[in-house]
Amino acid sequence: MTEAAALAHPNFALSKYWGKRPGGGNLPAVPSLSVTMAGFATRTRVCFDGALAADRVFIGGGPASAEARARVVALLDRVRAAAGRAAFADVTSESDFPMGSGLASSASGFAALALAASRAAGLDWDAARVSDLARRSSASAARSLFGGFVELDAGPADARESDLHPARALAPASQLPLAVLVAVTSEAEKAIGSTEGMKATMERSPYAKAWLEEAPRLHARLREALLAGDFDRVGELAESSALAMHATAIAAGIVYWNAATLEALAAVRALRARGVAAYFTVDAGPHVKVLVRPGDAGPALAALAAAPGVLRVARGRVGPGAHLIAASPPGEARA
Ligand code: 2P0
Repeated sequence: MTEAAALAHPNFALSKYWGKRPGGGNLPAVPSLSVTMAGFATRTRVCFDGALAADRVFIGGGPASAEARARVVALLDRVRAAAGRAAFADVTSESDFPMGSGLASSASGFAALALAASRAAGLDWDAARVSDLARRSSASAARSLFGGFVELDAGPADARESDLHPARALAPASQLPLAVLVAVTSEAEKAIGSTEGMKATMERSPYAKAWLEEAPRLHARLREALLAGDFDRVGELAESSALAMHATAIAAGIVYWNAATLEALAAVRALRARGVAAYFTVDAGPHVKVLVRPGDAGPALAALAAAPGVLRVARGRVGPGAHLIAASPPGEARA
């Protein structure tokens, strides 16, 4: 038996990935730039065991759904192929925040799984190699291998399936001091997963072409603003990216927002009207993430918590990349 355990934080994109490059291989059609977010985490333990007759996958204390299990097994199969091993694995994964609701549980989940599985199989891969492995399961997961501000390029047109396409660290957390507030607007799992939502958007949205042209331009401007340390410009461009992504998706009938999402956006605009520099972004779910300077976190949190329909407001901060942790005994990990 060989085992390893890893912890990864979710990340959210300031410049959004939405849409895959045609031709397979789970390569993004547009570049993205994210923030890795401490304050939320997924812990995953992988144990390869020659005595197992099949992979066993437990997520959140219970057996994984058939769909989730298949995605985990596909990653384990890649690891087994690379390591030249055949043993099945026992996988246990726990997140300390709601899963499948647009809080990036697939990003932290596949980042932690990729690191734990590769290490448990004896592969001594660097973060880039592990990031590429995670990216094949969920593109946003590639970014959670790194801390601070992270970039994932669009897939090149001539990419081959075997080419590495990892994310990379762009700047440390100190590049732009910020606090992140997450206005949680629903406890339900989202109805449309990201993979399905972006596929429908690319197939049906009349604005898909405009998005594919505009997203790289927004990305380049946001990257420049970040490297210049311009908080307001980063915030404005992050809002533009989120709004363009959602407008494109909504035109295909893919609506992730609820009434409280709109109330939270209004609360952010009201904060700005009274001089608090707050900016929002929204991912493939109804929650609203708000960027503020650390000194403005108190009033911004109070304003968001008072928005009708906002259930609670969690506070995150820019955090580190995925890392190995001590593996706990099987019984304990599943308790
Ligand atoms: C992002 N999202 O850049 C964008 C913005 C959600 C909205 O990446 O199909 O779970 O597994 O590669 O990475 C969510 O999509 O999709 C996502 P797959 P993923 O963060």
